[in-house]
Amino acid sequence: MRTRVAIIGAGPAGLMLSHLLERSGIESVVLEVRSRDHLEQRVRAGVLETPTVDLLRAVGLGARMDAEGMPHEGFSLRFDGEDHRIALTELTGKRIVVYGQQEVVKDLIGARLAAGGQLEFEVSEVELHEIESGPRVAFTDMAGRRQELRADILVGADGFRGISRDAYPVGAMRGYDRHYPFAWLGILAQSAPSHTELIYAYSDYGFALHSMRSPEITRLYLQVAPDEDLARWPDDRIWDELRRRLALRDGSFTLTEGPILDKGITAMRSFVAEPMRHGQLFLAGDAAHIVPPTGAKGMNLAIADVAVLARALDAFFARGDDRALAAYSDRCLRRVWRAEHFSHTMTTMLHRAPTGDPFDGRLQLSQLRYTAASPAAATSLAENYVGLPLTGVAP
Ligand code: RFL
Ligand code: PHB
Repeated sequence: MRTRVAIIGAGPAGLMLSHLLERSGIESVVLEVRSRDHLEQRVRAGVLETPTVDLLRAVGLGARMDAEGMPHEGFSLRFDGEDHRIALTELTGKRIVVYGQQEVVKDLIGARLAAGGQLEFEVSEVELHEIESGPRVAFTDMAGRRQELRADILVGADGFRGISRDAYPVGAMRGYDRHYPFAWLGILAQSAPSHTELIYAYSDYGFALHSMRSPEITRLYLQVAPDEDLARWPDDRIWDELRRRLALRDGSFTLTEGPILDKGITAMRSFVAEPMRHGQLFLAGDAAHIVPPTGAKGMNLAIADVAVLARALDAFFARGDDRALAAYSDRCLRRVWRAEHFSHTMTTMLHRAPTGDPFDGRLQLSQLRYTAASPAAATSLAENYVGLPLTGVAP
């Protein structure tokens, strides 16, 4: 087998890249270890920032998002038992859209298959070879046949636990890492959202987040210990804890409960691999960098990477111009580090350290109050949250 671009991983990064390449007439093959069904059911991100929304629309993927997604013009910072609204649209002129990652993935898989795109699900034993010149990928296909795929370019879009990052030779990559002393327990519940907007709550009992997927489905998160055992969280305990952390002092908040459809724990970590390219291998999305979910940036960064990469590959294949490919890593890393900083700031502002250092607690409250009271501070948060422009250079 031979193709122009071999893409490892059918998450938002890999699928979107394949879709963008198709629009430039560049052939690609996407290899994915999981089944299509698994990808379309996996509950993960929910917030699409403005540049992601604009790009999805511009490349013919906006129809269902516009019909079923939920546009939001603000969210609540809840602390001191009160709501403090961050008026995203008033402050920035932009909106975000709440639309589940698995819906984006469904739309992308649908578009790729309708265009006759080559998607190989349920592959195994994926190996990258000769990444510096004459790259190829060896893998076992769904039917159990060992295959070899030759390509001009390899793209590692296989997420944080993929194999692509490990294909760099020793010493060719530097990793920047930060672990946080907590994790998120997330649930999807069959219940109407309890508020029209997202609520990021800072409380004496830890962080909680109220989000949603539809008028009938709520998505909620709780800060828990990094090594927390899901078995210790029966449904009643989850609801009790959510009620406690999301409570308003005047008692006016009622959490709508319902059957829990999905439950999971996510570790919180920041990681960046530099550079995002070695030889003919380009990393994109979570394969190159992860952020803690508090800033809602992970999927958006994955999409931003491949928007840059698709344009660079177009210049390369259409005109033999490799300048944009050479600039890919630096260009992406500027945006990545902005998002790393923002996600870190949101995370440290909103979570309780397990040691409960009283000095840190006072700093957090001061930062929250300042953000809520100062239009300058609120605008800075809002412009990062709605997403810096894709075409501009991230500061
Ligand atoms: P993905 O989605 O992990 O996809 C990688 C794909 O590669 C496959 N794979 C392989 N394929 C072939 N060969 C191999 N050897 C392979 N190894 C792995 C995997 O099966 C998978 O299908 O990475 P991608 O495309 O870079 O996308 C990144 C996003 O998924 C991720 O950043 C977001 O989900 C993060 N995230 C959020 N991002 C946002 O932008 N907004 C949010 O509101 C948001 N909330 C979240 C989140 C992530 C969460 N979890 C569960 C990690 C909330 C949570 C709880
Ligand atoms: C979600 O809806 O899943 C969600 C929303 C905001 C975040 C993270 C996740 O910061």
